[in-house]
Amino acid sequence: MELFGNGPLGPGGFHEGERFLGAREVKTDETGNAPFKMTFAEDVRNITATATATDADGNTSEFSIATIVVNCAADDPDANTLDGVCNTGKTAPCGRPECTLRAAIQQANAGLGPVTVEFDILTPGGAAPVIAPSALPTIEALMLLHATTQPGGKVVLDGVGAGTGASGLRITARDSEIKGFAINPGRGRRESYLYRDRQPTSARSRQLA
Ligand SMILES: [Ca+2]
Repeated sequence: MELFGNGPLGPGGFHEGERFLGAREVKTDETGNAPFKMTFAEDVRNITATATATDADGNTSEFSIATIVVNCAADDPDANTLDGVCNTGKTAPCGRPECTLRAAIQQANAGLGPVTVEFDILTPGGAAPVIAPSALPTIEALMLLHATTQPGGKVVLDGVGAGTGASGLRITARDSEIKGFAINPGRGRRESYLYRDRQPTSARSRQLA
């Protein structure tokens, strides 16, 4: 498997392989997954990474879809959606280049996706992070929003302070996938916070946990 770092999305919304980051031999399990760890010579925080896989016979896959890693529970917007990188331009309160859930959705929408969004938010004692955004942008790009990747396996999405009728995770992109969120919409608002108009009709959300 070879990993690459990338700048802005190319035509059609796919990243390719601008900078070679490293290679690793991995063995997949019966589901096709192969967890691994790698150390890189360059600072790879907040880059958009893609990968290719080559089998034992030398057959190489197409590039994987891009991955954005949310590293901050704040609600700041992306600083520049033309740069292909999820970055609010801030280093506080998370003490590193920030990528928030809001910025990740904005950047994915701007690049037309498809994007996998993973989570790596530091919390005291490893508790599940709580993201309490105002109304979030509609998810318009094919997005695999996997809060299960957060250490501890869960992200709390708290819509109590978002305001009456605010949209939470509202999807119009086909084949998007959301999992690993604990939704706290406040009293009686679970439905409205997830889908304000209850008509995510073009979405096919395979799993909503
Ligand atoms: Ca950006």
